[in-house]
Amino acid sequence: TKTLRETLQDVIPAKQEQLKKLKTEHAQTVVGDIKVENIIGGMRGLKSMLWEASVLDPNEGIRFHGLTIPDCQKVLPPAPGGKEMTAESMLWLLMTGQIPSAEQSRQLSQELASKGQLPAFIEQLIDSLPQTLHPMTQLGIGVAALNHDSSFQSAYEKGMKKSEYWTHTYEDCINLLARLPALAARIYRNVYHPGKEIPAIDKDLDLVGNYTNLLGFGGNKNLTEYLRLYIALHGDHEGGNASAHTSHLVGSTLADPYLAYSAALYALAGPLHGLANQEVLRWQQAMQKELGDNVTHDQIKEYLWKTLKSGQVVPGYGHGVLRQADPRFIALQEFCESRPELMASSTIQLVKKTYEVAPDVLKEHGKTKNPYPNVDATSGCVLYHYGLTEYKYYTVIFGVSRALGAITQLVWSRALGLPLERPKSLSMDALEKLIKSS
Ligand code: FCX
Repeated sequence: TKTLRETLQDVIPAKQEQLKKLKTEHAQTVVGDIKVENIIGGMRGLKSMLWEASVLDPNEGIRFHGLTIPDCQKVLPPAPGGKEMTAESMLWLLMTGQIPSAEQSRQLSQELASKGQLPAFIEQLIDSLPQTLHPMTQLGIGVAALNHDSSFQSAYEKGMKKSEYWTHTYEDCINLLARLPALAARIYRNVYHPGKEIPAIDKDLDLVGNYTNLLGFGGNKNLTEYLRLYIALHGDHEGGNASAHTSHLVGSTLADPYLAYSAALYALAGPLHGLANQEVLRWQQAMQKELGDNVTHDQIKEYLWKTLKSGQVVPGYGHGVLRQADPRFIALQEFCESRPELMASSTIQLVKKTYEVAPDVLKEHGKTKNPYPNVDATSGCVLYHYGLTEYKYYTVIFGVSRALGAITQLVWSRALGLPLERPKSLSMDALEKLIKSS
């Protein structure tokens, strides 16, 4: 059986050919207009970047190489003894467009486990950070510092050929992914449970199995399965979202994957993006505290209006591209509904009830283009129920996951020889001049 690297090597030439054809035969084909609203509106809707692994349809949601989330749940191999697809099988699909066998997925788990140990200086660096520093800030610092051992950087200094870029990028990307669980878990332990011994990486476990173990939740099978689903689902959401796009932009300068992904993490750390999952829990708990248990739909409506009237956004609702309920949200809801212990949780019940009234309130409010829930509306509440209660940590888990998509594109960008990203900007005066002359 072929390894991930060998499979990737096999599929690269066809994609290189595809790009060459697009360049030679269709370079001048128009795919859309650029309007003033795109320029002043955060480039919403502009089809302007290449991203291979997934495409987001506003109504259907995400597809990974054409596969929907339920498709992936059917065909991607789970971990031994588990039901949910693993991070490894999702990575395989994202990178190659192919479905790995259970054996291939397991071999990749072993490879990642064998590379997962943090260098001693990284452990010391993370241990030296103040406990009060936000876990996301710590994660970005750790990921950037891992570039100490970047294969891409050292090969670039020696003058490697362009055709070798992707192989060194791949090596860095796999090492980065392998080390993320130990890094992310060390941050959790230092911030929330200092002094407890962290177990060693287990060569027989998948990436998420190891991650839960290192976090100190080794015996918690429910949390491990949930995290497998969570991490596979959050892995990629096409290229224009702020974290993926940041990784792509920084990577396009030929900064190594550690630097590119560190930058991406700081985009993920914003409340309009990945931090929303911590915000949802905070908001739902404040609602629960104020309204008590057995909340009615009318009470939730009132609370929603209070949030909106105070000028805040309703966290977990709305999206830059999606115009329907996020299928990632639906997959997580289905996970909840299949488990009586989750359905008995008052927080999960509150999420469900909120979902039953929030779209109508947001429609009546009339601002958001998408009044439906996104994945963050439920993700943190399940973590809370399974004992991972420290919500400032939640975006770190998202950060472990989003690496799957970001590293995939970094490898493909180098394999395809994509150029430095450099859009043209305009001042308002320049824009007005252009409008007058058009
Ligand atoms: N609550 C209240 N107002 C909202 C809203 C919400 N959930 N979503 C959008 N709006 C408002 C916007 O703030 C904007 O107001 P303005 O005109 O005064 O600036 C208006 O509606 C139009 O915004 P819209 O075009 O619909 O949305 P954007 O593409 O600008 O923004 C996000 C998309 C996701 C940032 C926005 O919906 C939001 O702030 N949601 C809450 C935070 C959140 O859940 N983020 C996670 C998103 C995602 F899943 C992820 O990246 O992880």
